[in-house]
Amino acid sequence: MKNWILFGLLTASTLSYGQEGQGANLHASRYIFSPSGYTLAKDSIYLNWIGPLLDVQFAPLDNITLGIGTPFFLGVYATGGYSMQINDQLSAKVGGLYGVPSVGQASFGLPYGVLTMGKPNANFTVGVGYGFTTGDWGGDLNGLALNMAGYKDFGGKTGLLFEGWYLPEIETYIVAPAFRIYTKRDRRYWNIGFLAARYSYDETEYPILGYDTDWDGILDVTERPAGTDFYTIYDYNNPFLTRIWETFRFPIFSYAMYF
Ligand SMILES: [Ca+2]
Repeated sequence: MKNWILFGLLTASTLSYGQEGQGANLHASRYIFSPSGYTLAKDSIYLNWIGPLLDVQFAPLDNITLGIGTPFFLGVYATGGYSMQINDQLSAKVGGLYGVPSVGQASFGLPYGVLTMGKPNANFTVGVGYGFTTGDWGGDLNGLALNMAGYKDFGGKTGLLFEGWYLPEIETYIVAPAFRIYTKRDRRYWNIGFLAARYSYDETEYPILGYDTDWDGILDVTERPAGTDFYTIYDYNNPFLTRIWETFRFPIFSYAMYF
């Protein structure tokens, strides 16, 4: 709730600005983590720091973006993207991320495609990716990644954005709203918000056969006795799976610096 109050105050404060800026355009190729369909202008280079992720993105050609990054120095990844402007209101990008951890025989990848509607200062993106891992990684990271993101610039060097993810294979929802501020002649971008994730996992449980009240290992009653002076006897031959849901939230911060 506190997050939403803060978010509301930030929103209200941005509405007091009215002037138009060009600053929204330079960093329009990226929300927080998610790419948009917009290209990064040729010869642009920026450093992007998102929590534990640090990467550098570079546009050697008009529609090509290349990058290299590290997740908290635990590995290294390369990114590549190709942007296509379909018409005045529609841009698309196809690309991918591929990386390896610092230690161990493994790799991870995320090929994706995104479609962005609108203009750099007010837009909405839908995307689909496929995450995969090989080697020592947990197999449950493999699967589709559906993505939505949006940005609204308010002028006055501020904007609001959000990005959200849904990973159907592991039934995980992630949403990250953030406030964007840009400074230093529109070459520094700060995204300040929070990230909430809801995820589930299966836990093995056993049916309860009854209760042993005199601690001899033999079941005495099937009704749960009062107090705590009993031992629960489970039916270990008939395990079943229960879906457990968990939610976590934390502040998120990202910073992009153009050279
Ligand atoms: Ca007993």
